[in-house]
Amino acid sequence: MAKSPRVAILLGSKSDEGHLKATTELLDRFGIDWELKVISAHRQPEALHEYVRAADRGGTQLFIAAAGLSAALPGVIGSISSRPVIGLPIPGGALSGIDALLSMVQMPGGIPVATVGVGSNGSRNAAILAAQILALFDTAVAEHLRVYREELRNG
Ligand code: RP5
Repeated sequence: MAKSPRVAILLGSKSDEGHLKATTELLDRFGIDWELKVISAHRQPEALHEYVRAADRGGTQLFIAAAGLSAALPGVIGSISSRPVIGLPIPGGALSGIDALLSMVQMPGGIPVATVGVGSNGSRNAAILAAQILALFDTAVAEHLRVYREELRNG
């Protein structure tokens, strides 16, 4: 069985990709391997199911899902896998990302999406939250986080 990356990043559209720059840079800094795929929840539901099931079986520990507009992607991933799902709402459209934010954070009880903010701060926080979860059982990631926070403290 192919080994999956520790973090799988899924995007609803190729047009979302630029918003993930801070996320992927920070994951690299924290020494966390990741893979990024564009799979739309509403246009490619079968492909999404297949990918998430394979990632689950292959050992992916958490998902970061970025989408705009009504942003079904992270909730659907959460319906397939019981690994944590971090949702990154993408700004844009008539409501500037508020729609995506509410759609992620307001998941009905039972299938949570750990939602970060819209925009570049959310993009950073998605990686930091992922690292904090992985650091519970990974001392190398915990050390990277300690150094990162020390840098924040020192400006
Ligand atoms: C969402 O709709 C995507 O995540 C993207 O943010 C937005 C628009 O995507 P396109 O229809 O332009 O590909 O699914």
